[in-house]
Amino acid sequence: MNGLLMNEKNVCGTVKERSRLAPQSVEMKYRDAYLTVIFTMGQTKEHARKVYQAMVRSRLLEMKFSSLYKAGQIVGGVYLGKGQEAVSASVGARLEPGKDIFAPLIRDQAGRTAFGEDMLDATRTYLGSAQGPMKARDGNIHRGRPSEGVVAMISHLGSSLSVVGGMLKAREIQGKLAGCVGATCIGDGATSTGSFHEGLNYVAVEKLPVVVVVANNQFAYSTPNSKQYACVDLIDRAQGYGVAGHSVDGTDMLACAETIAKAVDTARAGGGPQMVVAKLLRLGGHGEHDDGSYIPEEIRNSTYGRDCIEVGKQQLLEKGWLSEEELTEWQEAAKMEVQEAVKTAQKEAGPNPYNEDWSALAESRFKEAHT
Ligand SMILES: Cc1ncc(C[n+]2csc(CCOP(=O)(O)OP(=O)(O)O)c2C)c(N)n1
Ligand SMILES: [Mg+2]
Repeated sequence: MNGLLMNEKNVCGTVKERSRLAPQSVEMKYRDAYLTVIFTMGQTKEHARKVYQAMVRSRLLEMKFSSLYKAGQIVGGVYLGKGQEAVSASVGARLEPGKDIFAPLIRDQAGRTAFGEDMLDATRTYLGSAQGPMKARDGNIHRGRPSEGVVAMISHLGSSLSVVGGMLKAREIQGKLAGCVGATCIGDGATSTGSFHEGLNYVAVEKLPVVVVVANNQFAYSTPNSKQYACVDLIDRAQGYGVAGHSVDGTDMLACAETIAKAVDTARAGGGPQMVVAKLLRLGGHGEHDDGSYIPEEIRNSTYGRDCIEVGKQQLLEKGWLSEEELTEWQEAAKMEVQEAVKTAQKEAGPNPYNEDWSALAESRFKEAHT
């Protein structure tokens, strides 16, 4: 059997860890095994290619944002997902646009891209175009399209879990929940908030089809994991809430694609909430203003410092699922798309506060101040 299929370590932790499961979770172990038998794994060629293409497109788009920021053409913060694309894209690629709910965070351009977001949405937002999804009222990454299932990014760490849970509960009440999944991506720091714990408890008690994916990049700003949690591994939190847990190396693209696909498929099939913890490193600072110099060399040089784009490329080439020529075509097409998006957004006007629907107040204040 393909070594990437059915890795025991990816299901509810290791065998050793399973022996520590509470009675409620033992039931979950059998349910997990059962679901694993019935559902095909996400480890297919097409799925992996979809994940990787989104990673490539997202990386090129974000590199452009970084250079625009450094050239002073983007004001405010720029937050990138460099090094976290495999995790993020694996979530977006397994969800179904028009049906599922996705609540991304600051490092989820790859997930957004995989879920179908047009490059123009991000570009217009960063460049302050009034044609952007938030009409330029937001400077960077708090954009969303709720009617299309993309929750506008919430800065308050951990809150997206309750929002996704609430949206799914609303669908349940309306009798529209069948076959839907809601997923959110968060960081290790977010798992320390009260919102996260309340949200996880809520979705577990309500048995909602939620997938929460934690990108454990080992730092929240400059706060290391050692100051974040005292359990052995973040995935240990799952069993305390009666939630199925999966661990994965976040730099291993195929493992991410497989593990996250399984979590999404299991939630969709009625397996209850799933928590995935992907261990990795962000290959940069918290934002482009931060050089990340507090990350020790030994962590940078560990396997978690690998670039998932490079890992994914090797994996696909080795399996014969992608050729060098096709990859070059993908990259060239993405570069053109990025250029077009920037060209378009740069030509578009910024917001006019006196023409907006919230301008009544601004206008009266303006008149007050100038008459
Ligand atoms: C409740 C809350 N507390 C603090 C912050 C400020 N803040 C923004 S990002 C961040 C670090 C987030 O770390 P993590 O969740 O690990 O995500 P990462 O940036 O590492 O991807 C903090 C503390 C916030 N947005 N919300
Ligand atoms: Mg973090």
